[in-house]
Amino acid sequence: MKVSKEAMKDMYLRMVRIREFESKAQSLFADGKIPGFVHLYLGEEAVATGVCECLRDDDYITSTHRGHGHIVAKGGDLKFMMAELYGKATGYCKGKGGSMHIADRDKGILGANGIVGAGHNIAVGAGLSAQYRGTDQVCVCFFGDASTNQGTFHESLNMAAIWKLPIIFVCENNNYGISMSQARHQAIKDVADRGAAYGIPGIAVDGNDVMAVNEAAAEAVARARKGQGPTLLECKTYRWRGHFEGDPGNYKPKEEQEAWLKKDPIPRFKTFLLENKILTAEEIAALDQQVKDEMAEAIRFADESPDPAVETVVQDIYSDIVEEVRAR
Ligand SMILES: Cc1ncc(C[n+]2csc(CCOP(=O)(O)OP(=O)(O)O)c2C)c(N)n1
Ligand SMILES: [Mg+2]
Repeated sequence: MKVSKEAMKDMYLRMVRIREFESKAQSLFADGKIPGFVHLYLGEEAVATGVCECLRDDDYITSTHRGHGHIVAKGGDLKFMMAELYGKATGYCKGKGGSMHIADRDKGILGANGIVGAGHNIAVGAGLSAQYRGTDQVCVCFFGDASTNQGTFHESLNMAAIWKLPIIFVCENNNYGISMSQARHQAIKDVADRGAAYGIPGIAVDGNDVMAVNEAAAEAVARARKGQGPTLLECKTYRWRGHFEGDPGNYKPKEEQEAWLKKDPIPRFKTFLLENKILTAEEIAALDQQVKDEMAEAIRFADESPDPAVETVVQDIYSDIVEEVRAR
């Protein structure tokens, strides 16, 4: 597969955007600007980026409690995201959802989700809807290694396989479910092996190599668009931080952390771009600056936005779809 220069540049931009968003979210949380729980995607940027580069705006994604990276990679607005993390009225959910409930229907972002394993069934619904309507849209379902022990994983992959739904199940294997290492929570090494149980391809790739992720995802997306059914794509990566901000992650061995830090996906991709003369050092510096400016603007927007008005607390309790149906 030939990846264009434009696509590679775009992938670099998206990875740096996620890194910058998450680094800022980390420090703003520590400064007390962000209430609630925050689960950071630092270190896992190549997964969401390599996959979302293959998608169109009208394709769907489902996300997780660690969703910022998915939303940024799918084109979510940094200003509305940051305002939502702050709990401001201008945020994606008018400040009432926070980090784990960001959604954007115009971008096909069906929502971050605090329930582990809940995105799997939503993806089946989205895939079935695309198939029923006869479009060639696909749905990417992002989820963690530990969520593959949930019953919903089995139910969803089984149904998606028998109905040949256009879904790419992307497992972000970051080696932990909270404090439980993969070796302690499941008896297999490769989550991709589970694909065989459903008669679908199960593919494992280096999740810190954005080009490898992108190549495998492009194949899976092409299969799904052609009506050939779902793929299980396991991306092996690592969660740099604790499970959530506030968890020091002392259960992660020091040597393990150091080994993974050396596999940081961003400098790796930068070296690739320079060595293959795809971008110059100046072009890369300009992209880095562009992202810094975008983030400064997003933080200014969040800082200056108002808190939600007290009377809005009882508004938007039901989805607008329910309200639309009621109004008929
Ligand atoms: C149904 C359900 N059970 C338990 C939890 C508590 N919980 C939150 S995140 C998490 C671990 C998720 O691990 P994984 O799926 O590997 O995702 P990661 O955090 O590593 O990205 C658990 C058990 C939950 N939110 N929902
Ligand atoms: Mg995990």
